[in-house]
Amino acid sequence: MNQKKISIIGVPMDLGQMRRGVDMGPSAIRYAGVVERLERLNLNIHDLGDIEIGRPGKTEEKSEGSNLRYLKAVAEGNKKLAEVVDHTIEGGSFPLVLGGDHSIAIGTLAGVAKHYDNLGVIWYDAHGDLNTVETSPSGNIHGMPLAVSLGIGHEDLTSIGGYTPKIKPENIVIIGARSLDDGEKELIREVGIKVYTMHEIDRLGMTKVMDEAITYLKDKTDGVHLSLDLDGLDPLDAPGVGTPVNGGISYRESHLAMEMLEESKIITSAEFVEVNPILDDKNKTATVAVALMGSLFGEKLL
Ligand code: EXY
Ligand code: MN
Ligand code: MN
Ligand code: MN
Repeated sequence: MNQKKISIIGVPMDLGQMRRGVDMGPSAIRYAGVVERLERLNLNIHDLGDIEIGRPGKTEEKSEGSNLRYLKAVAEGNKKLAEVVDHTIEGGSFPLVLGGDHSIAIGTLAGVAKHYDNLGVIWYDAHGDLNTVETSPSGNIHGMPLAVSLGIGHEDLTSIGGYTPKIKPENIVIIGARSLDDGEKELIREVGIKVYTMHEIDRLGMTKVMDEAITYLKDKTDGVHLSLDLDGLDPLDAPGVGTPVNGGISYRESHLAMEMLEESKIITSAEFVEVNPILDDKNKTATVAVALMGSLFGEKLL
């Protein structure tokens, strides 16, 4: 039998934001049983372990000529991740990346996008992650990976993988947004990114939102990456995240979204990010992440 191969890649990155502890996300997700859960679906799972992330001291926080925090170490870690993701796809395996903060999407997308002419992206997140050096209110790189992947941002980040841009604005769908900075709103309008904020999710319902998102991406893309930030969910369901925002997507709506993606067969790579076990309630958020992965890979209730 030709079993689907999935490679798990842990990225203990916490340098893209200020709350320590998110580097333990991959361990928390493994502890919550990701391998066992997916093996039950008769998938061929390889856990490749963790990418090595540097541990720079406070003095290395700001590099010369940039207000971005830990730019060098974030770029280095993402370069390594891009290589591993690239080789995973070359080897015929589906990359399932476990974060770590959302800055790791820079490396994941650098490794994925070269394999597609028209990669689609579903960005499941409370935030737009579309800040640039100029618009960022924080200097935190986890607020920038979607802009970087569009080719907008610091060159040390946009150049990762040796090509830029990785993705096109018309191939992106953001789902769950409810905390967008002014500069991000401007960029969304300027380049034309499709966004389903919480308003549209409330108004249309998740079924219609996912139907529309899938239809929007299906014909014009040759692969779709799911970048799922656990803070897209409501903090009541996923409390272990560094930048929680009230009024988010529910646990059940998220399962429905994953189930619809599974039925659509459009997803070709995925990452689950921002799980911070130190801020969590008895590993609840990692457990939610694993349950959502179950639905994404075909687990059924009956
Ligand atoms: N927009 C804010 C910033 O750029 O600092 C907050 C970003 C949070 C990003 C989180 C992970 O999705
Ligand atoms: Mn290669
Ligand atoms: Mn994010
Ligand atoms: Mn977020």
